Amino acid sequence: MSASGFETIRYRADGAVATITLARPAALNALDRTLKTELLAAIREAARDRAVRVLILTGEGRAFCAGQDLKERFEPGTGAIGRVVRERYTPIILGLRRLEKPVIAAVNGVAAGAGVSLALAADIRLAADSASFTLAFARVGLVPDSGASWFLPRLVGYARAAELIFTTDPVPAAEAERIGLVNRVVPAERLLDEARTLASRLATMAPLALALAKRELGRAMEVGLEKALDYEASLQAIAGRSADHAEGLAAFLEKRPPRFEGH
Ligand code: T3D
Repeated sequence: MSASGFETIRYRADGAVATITLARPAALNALDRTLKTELLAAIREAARDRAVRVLILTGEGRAFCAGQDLKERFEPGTGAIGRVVRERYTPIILGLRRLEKPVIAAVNGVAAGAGVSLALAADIRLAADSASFTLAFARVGLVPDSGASWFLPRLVGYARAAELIFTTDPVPAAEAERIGLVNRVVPAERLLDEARTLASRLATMAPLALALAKRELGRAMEVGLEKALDYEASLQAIAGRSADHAEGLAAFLEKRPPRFEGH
C-alpha cells in the first residue's frame, strides 16, 4: 500500500485500486489552488503507477466537492477566471478522461459547481443516498465549466441539462439515479465498500481492453457511426494482438478464470 503526503487530498494506492479523497471538509472540499494542484498530481500518479488499475474519487466529510473555493476569489493573485479554468481545471478533467484506467466517482455528499463536473468526468458514478448535485454556476453569475456543459446533456438529455443549469435546483440522489446522472445509489455507510468492490472487480479485467474501451467510448461521443466503427476496428486490432487476449482465450478453453497482466 502506498500513500502520498498531500495537504488537501489523500492519495492511497492499495494494490490495484487507488483512491483520491478530497480532504478540505470544513470547506466542503471546495477546490482551492492547492487542492487543484494536488488533485492533478494524484491523477498523474495513478496514471504512472502500473500497479494501479482503477481509480476511485471521493470526498471527506459530508460533501463530495462544493466546486471552486469562492472565498479564494477575494484573495489577491487568484488569477483571471478564464485562465484558471483553462490552466487549472481543464488538465484535471482531461487527466480523468484520458486516464487509461476506469475512474469511479463515489459521491458521498453534496456536489456543486465544478464539484459536479469532477463527478461527471468519472466513467462511473456511485452516489450515497445522502448525495445531491447542484449545477450552482449561475447562482454566482457563472456558466458551467470543467466539462459540465458537455457531459450533462450527454447523460441526461438537453432539456434536463438546461433546466438543471438554468434553475440550479439541487438533484437529490434518487432523482439523479432516475435521470441517469449516476449509475446507482447506495446507503451512505456502504458507499466506499461498494466502490471498492466494483473497483476490485474491474481490476481483474484485462487492463488494456478496458483502456481501449474507454478510448472508444470517448471517441463515440464525438463522431458518427462510420468513424466509430472504423475506430473500433483499429483498437480491436491492438487488443487482438495482446497477451491478455491470448490469456482470455486460453482461460476460456481451459474453463478457468483469466489472469490478466495488462499487455
Ligand atoms: O476560478 C473560478 O471561479 C472558476 C471556476 C468556477 C467553477 C465553480 O465551481 S462555480 C460554483 C462554485 N460553488 C458554488 O457556488 C457552491 C457554493 N456552496 C453552496 O452553495 C453551499 O455551500 C452548498 C449547497 C454546497 C452546501 O450548502 P450547506 O448549507 O450544506 O453548507 P454551507 O453552510 O453553505 O457550507 C459549509 C461551509 O463550507 C461554510 O463555511 P463556514 O461559513 O462554516 O466557514 C461555507 O462557506 C463553506 N463552503 C461551501 N461551499 C464553498 C465553501 N467555501 C468556499 N467555497 C465554496 N464553494
